[in-house]
Amino acid sequence: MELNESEFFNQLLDYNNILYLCHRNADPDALGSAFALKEAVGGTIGVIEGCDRVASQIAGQLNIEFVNEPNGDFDLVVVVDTSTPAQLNGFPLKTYAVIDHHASTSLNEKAAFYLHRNKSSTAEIVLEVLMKTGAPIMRRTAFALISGIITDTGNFRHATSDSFKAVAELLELSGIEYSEVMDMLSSVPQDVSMRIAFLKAAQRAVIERVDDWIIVTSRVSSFGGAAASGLISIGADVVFVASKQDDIVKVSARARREAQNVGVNLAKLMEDISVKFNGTGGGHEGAAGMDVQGEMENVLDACVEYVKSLLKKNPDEKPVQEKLSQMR
Ligand SMILES: [Mn+2]
Repeated sequence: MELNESEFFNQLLDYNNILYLCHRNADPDALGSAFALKEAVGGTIGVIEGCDRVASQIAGQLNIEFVNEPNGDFDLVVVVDTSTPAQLNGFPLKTYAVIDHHASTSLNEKAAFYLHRNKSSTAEIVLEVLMKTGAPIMRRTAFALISGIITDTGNFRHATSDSFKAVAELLELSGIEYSEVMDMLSSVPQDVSMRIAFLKAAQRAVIERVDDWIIVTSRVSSFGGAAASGLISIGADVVFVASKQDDIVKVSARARREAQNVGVNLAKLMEDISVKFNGTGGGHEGAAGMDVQGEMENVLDACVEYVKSLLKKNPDEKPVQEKLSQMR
């Protein structure tokens, strides 16, 4: 059953125990929207395979509580910002509702009720719900929704006039300074030792180019995962950052979405390579890690060779920029 904004809100009020379920690797739009609904109606936020880097940062700074891989009895599951069941990793849905902005809507058919709008973010739809029902919008809610709009519009690159209006409205209602939001969304961490790890990772970077793909390896003594993400944010497509702790070599790997799209699966790579070096590894396609034994250099070489062979298997694939412009 398709509902409008106030009908959707009123339906939610009929349930006692609601789970707001975000798509896997929740982004700020999913997490922010779930948080705003939870604050207004009550319930629990659930995520699958954790949050992405920016959403984790937001959750930390705004103190947003969520449950990873939720299970248990809920009267209603509200699927947030999710267009296909696959993004829920087979989460068993019984009575559920959907609030979403994506074009494909296969989850809506079996939903008890749903609210769908062609907006550039789910956060904008949630804002409409709250405005139309007169629900109070607190500072943290506004912060979370603004973050969702900014990230889902690619820093306003794909924004509509509605996205700007929504952000203007939220700033006005909450008194938040836009620069505060920018600071939080910045890819530069606040922590000094983490920033030093980023800079050292960049200083020690070994760069390899395969066609238009850039593979980077580096070494730090701590914050390997964050440092790997940092190298992605300054231009690498695939990154491996190693640290040595006692006799264990720890490797954190990150890959840009475009590299995943042509077959780079870091979870598989870490599993395969960790076996060769008597260790264990795994994770997700775009972010994974392993603990192994051996020389740091040999381990990193093995990772790079593995990625090169994957990238060479797909010679027809277009490099990043070209692909992006075709998607628009
Ligand atoms: Mn979204």
